Amino acid sequence: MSETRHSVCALDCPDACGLVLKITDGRATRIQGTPGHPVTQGFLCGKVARYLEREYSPQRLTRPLRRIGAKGEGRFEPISWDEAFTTITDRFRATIADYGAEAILPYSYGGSMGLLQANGMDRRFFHRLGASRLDRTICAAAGTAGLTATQGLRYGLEPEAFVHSKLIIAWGANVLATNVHLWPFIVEARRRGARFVVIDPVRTKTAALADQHLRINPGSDLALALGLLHLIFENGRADRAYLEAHATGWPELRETVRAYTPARVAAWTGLPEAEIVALAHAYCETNPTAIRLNYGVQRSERGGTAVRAIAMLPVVTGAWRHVGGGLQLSTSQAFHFNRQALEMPELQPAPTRLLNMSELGSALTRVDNPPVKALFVYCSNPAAVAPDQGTVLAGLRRDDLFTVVVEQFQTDTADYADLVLPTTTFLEHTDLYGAYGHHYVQLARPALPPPGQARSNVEIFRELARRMGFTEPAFTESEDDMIRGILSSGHPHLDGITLERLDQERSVRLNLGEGPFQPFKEGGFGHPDGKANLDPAGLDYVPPVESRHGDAALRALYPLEFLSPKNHDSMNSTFGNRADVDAQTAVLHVNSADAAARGIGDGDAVRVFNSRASLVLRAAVDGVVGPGTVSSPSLRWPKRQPGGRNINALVSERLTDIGGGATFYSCLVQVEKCAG
Ligand SMILES: Nc1nc2c(c(=O)[nH]1)N[C@H]1C(S)=C(S)[C@@H](COP(=O)(O)OP(=O)(O)OC[C@H]3O[C@@H](n4cnc5c(=O)[nH]c(N)nc54)[C@H](O)[C@@H]3O)O[C@H]1N2
Ligand SMILES: Nc1nc2c(c(=O)[nH]1)N[C@H]1C(S)=C(S)[C@@H](COP(=O)(O)OP(=O)(O)OC[C@H]3O[C@@H](n4cnc5c(=O)[nH]c(N)nc54)[C@H](O)[C@@H]3O)O[C@H]1N2
Ligand code: SF4
Ligand SMILES: [Mo]
Repeated sequence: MSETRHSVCALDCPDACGLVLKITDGRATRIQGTPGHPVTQGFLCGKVARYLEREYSPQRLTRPLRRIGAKGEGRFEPISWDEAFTTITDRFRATIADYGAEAILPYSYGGSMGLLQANGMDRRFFHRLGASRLDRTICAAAGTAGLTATQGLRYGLEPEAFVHSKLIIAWGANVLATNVHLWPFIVEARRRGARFVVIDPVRTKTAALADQHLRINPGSDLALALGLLHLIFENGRADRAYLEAHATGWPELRETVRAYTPARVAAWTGLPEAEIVALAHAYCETNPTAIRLNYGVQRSERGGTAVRAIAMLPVVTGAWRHVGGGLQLSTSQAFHFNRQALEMPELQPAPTRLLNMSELGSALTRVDNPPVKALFVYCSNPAAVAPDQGTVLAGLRRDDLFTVVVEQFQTDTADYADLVLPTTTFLEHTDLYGAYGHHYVQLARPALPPPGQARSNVEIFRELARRMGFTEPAFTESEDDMIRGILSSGHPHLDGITLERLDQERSVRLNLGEGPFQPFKEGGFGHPDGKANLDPAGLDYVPPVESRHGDAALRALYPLEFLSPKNHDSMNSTFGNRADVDAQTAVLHVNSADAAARGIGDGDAVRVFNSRASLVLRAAVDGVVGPGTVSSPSLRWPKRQPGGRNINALVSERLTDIGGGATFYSCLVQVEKCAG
């Protein structure tokens, strides 16, 4: 007997695909993209096309576990759920009595994009507990701050609109790897005559397929954006009428950017002056122009301000006036979900302290008053993904730290846990989804049974709340009522979108009016005056400390800029249990000049190091990076590597200029050939 069931991909990806499963005798035998979905268009990325391997993996966690070995060693024994819950609540009560509830820190990020599992009962529970709050900065905080500073609202061009563009710039965006459902729209735009330009220090698969690849120096995008703004004003191509009606600060901006001549910008970015001038010319003379800005730019020290400046470009040229003109970093804010009803911050007994997740190492080893005595991890694998891994692991190893990890697999982080709780995948629980790369609200019902005793995050936190004696109705609310709450904001974009309708249709477009969504066609920016903010205060380019134009003493020791962008077949560390991911991420791309200077040949084992750590990778001298840059795809499981480290051991805890984000892509290293 075969039947069809539906779901939604919950991985941390802008595409938020609709899924169709073929179920035969209770077991899923095929997973596909939803054919009629306007963005999914019936296909999946390579990772999720193989998701059933993960779903049915013998490595899935199926029972609660208690640690019996040393922290990090990975020895556990099964226990009952009752014992697990009792251990947690006893330990939480004791911690609260001795140190106060702020000594408890939740840690979660992108394991699931589902609103219920990742931002629902968990948030309510920790708010009511009075735990420290987590500032979730590790991915997008700098870009969010930059985009908000300029636009006031994180609205963006939708994928369907890209077909109308005549110039598409992928700026720090590896579309084929991280946003593959935008690709067909770019292909169609090119068929209709569009040019496709990629700005990226790395020659990615996307860059290799572009009409032009501008191999910019890492972390110098702010200089390029300011240089482009300068040329737009100088060439008289600013849209004066649009600026007068819909922007503030632009006369001051015009003055500030005068200093960013093509010669200076060329020196910082490593791009020839002629290419900078030609890009400005193309951006001014083509209509419409679309920028697909992804998060690559904002993982560097000046990344938040770079996003702020890049977001000024379509305002200054008035690109937003036209169908297919504008910029997409994220479409997420268009959903206007009722986050307050979901997360219930009002349950906090008093406003609690906020700890930055990008500084987890410090939080576990240096924060005092109170120190972090209990860590509760779900939807994240900080031992693999967080910067300054050496300090993170030192913190996780603390004997006096009580750690709980809710996981599907025995990750590195789980190895450091006192208790590991088995949890469901997105195919096994109910959830509601927005997206950060399109405008469809989607609902998923369980398509498959959980393995063994696995429980969803919602169920786990509901039970913990009950056992802590929390009697508020928030903790007994059903999943369906939580969804009704999320949809209850009253915002016009959600008009007529109900749980009942989602149960029928599964995927519903936001109410954005007829035709393509043009968020800023007639202004309507998110600042109180409705205008875009182009005030140049704080916009000057200062190179990152860890960059080729940064701190001279550091550069003398560690002269190469190290990048760790996303691996094509990974989702951060989620598929790190697979041997093929180990192989794909074993590589360090090195430029031929840097390789020759160090006697390194293609395929050689190399040591990549700085003051924080040293790792061995295999050199690929293959034209992927320019001189002075090295790059390795992320992310592997540290415990599967010799030395028990991955590249985040090289990365510092330094934060971005605005937003408090992690600076994964501002990192200086030295590379040498391994002896023997
Ligand atoms: N296959 C795959 N897909 C994913 C993920 C994954 O791990 N693998 N992760 C998901 C997540 S969590 C996210 S946030 C998104 C991120 O999606 P993207 O932002 O597209 O991914 P990144 O690889 O971080 O960065 C994009 C590109 O920016 C480039 N870059 C690095 N530094 C700079 C710079 O200074 N300037 C410029 N111009 N470019 C720079 C990188 O070389 C990379 O090619 O992808 C999601 N999708
Ligand atoms: N060097 C370097 N480091 C990076 C990046 C980089 O580009 N380079 N990218 C950064 C970025 S953009 C991000 S977003 C972070 C990502 O960091 P994380 O959000 O930690 O992402 P993952 O590594 O994918 O780990 C997610 C974990 O959640 C689990 N999970 C999945 N679904 C559920 C669920 O429903 N419940 C529970 N409890 N668990 C679940 C998965 O099994 C997986 O182990 O990494 C950051 N780290
Ligand atoms: S990871 Fe992205 S592209 Fe792949 S199935 Fe999920 S949403 Fe779609
Ligand atoms: Mo991310």
